[in-house]
Amino acid sequence: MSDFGILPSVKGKKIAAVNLTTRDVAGLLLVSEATVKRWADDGLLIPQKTVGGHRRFSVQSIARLRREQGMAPDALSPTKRTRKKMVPGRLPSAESFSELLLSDNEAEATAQLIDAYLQNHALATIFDTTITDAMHRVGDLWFNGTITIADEHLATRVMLSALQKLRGIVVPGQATGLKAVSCGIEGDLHELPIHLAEIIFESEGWDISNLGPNTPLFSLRDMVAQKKPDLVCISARSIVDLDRATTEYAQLRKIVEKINGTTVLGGEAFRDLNLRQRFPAEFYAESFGGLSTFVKELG
Ligand code: B12
Repeated sequence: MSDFGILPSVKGKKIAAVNLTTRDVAGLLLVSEATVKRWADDGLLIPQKTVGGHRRFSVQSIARLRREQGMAPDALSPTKRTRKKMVPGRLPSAESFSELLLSDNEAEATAQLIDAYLQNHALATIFDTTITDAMHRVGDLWFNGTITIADEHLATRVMLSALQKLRGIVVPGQATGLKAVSCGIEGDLHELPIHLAEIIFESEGWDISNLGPNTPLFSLRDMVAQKKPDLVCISARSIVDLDRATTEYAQLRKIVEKINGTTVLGGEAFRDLNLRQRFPAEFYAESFGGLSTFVKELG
């Protein structure tokens, strides 16, 4: 068995960043222990050795193998002719995942996200389904009075923490040399979407500066003028002072156009077609899948 470490359980096991056993890896990748040993012998997975000579693998090395191959490493074996596609398991439901958030079970919530990622579900799919649906359920429970504001705050905090742990093992895409700056609009405290977007950019090989929520557009404009990013991404659930935001956005757009940049707007507020007239952009992201596709095309 592996030792306890900084990462929580995956499939119920406690794991550390660098000390998964052969059995742990086999369980994660749904293959036999003999297969894992063969991959290690073939150099597909590079283990570290314990003092007693046992193999230990890092979660990162498994994530990398999984993402790079996009298929079972069996497909790489010269003796195998068939290309065996990995079939990802079912994603956690909104109900079960939101219960983990509401019960402060950060370890299991993190484990389920990492599991889903290692099982080769696209990040955008995990974000657009499990995470979004779970948070919507939390919002509905709050709205109908089943849970308190404190419960909702706790669930959001657990979600944000689990997400940062997932981010820690996401393999960055091949560097594109492109830079993005992202933020949530001033007055909007809903910060999850902007962190999800950050991970999408990183996984596509972008260098991203995430300013977080509640960022004044005039201040974003100054940073854009200074950093000259290739893309600016703004998220808004709602816009508090519409007239001021419209004026400041127009100034920001001038700078973005001057540096030949691209603007992406995401979030509930920009679904409104009238609002889009006030906030012109190259792309209105309605989902993380949409963002992922758009970013891939630019990269
Ligand atoms: C957590 C939460 C909060 C937290 C946020 C804390 C934090 N650190 O983030 C706190 C407690 C601060 C909060 C406050 C408020 N909240 Co609130 N909140 C939520 C909750 C439960 C989850 C939000 C979330 O993270 N959703 C997950 C994201 C991923 O889902 P999504 O926004 O729907 O995004 C999808 C798409 O739009 C798209 N997308 C969205 N943004 C972006 C951005 C990019 C770049 C991209 C690519 C895609 C994208 O991707 C997602 C799926 O594809 C929602 C419930 C809900 N339905 O979302 C309520 C909710 C949004 N809140 C609501 C309300 C009313 C409020 C308050 C006004 C309450 C109050 N009276 O004070 C305040 C407003 C505060 C403010 N000034 O912003 C309402 C909004 C209703 C409406 N018609 O707009 C909701 C829907 C709850 C409800 N059921 O009524 N809230």
